[in-house]
Amino acid sequence: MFLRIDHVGIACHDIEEKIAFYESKFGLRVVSREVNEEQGVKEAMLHIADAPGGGSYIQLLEPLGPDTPVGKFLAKRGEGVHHVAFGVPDVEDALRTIGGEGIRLIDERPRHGSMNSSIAFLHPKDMGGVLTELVQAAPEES
Ligand code: CMX
Ligand code: CO
Repeated sequence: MFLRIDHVGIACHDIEEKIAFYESKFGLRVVSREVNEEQGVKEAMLHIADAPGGGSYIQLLEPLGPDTPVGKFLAKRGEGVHHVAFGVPDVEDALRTIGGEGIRLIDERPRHGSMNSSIAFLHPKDMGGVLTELVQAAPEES
């Protein structure tokens, strides 16, 4: 079901500072920046490699406010790994299968993710404490 690790989401207070860090220390390249109002975050995708069904990335996340998922996470746990995202061929199929296994879905239906992907979250309480995201890459990634 999982094609690859699409991205690891990292919560931070200052996205520009973290972008500069990854660029200067590791030579990573930002391929997309976005403000996602629905998710309450400012996001940047740093390309790592091409992988089956899409790329693999580091996703930096800065909250748009304290009362957002990432804002609450930062207040509680501080900066660090926020979620792991797996690439799937079809996110609706994957949700049906995973929901059928009794794992709690945060999103019953896919929503908009970075770079025109379709995404959905699984509840960390049913995933060994790991907030897990499913990603179906856009047909033609830009
Ligand atoms: N990883 C692991 N556990 C997490 C977590 C995370 N990122 N965020 C919250 N939790 C845990 C909390 O520690 C808490 O556990 P306890 O009850 O044991 O203390 C529990 O989940 C509830 O946390 P909360 O702070 O009360 O937050 P909410 O219940 O309001 O929401 C969650 C938690 C996961 C449902 C919510 O953050 C969510 O819907 N996340 C998905 C959307 C998201 O994170 N979007 C931003 C990223 C966008 C992108 O990738 O593009
Ligand atoms: Co993500």
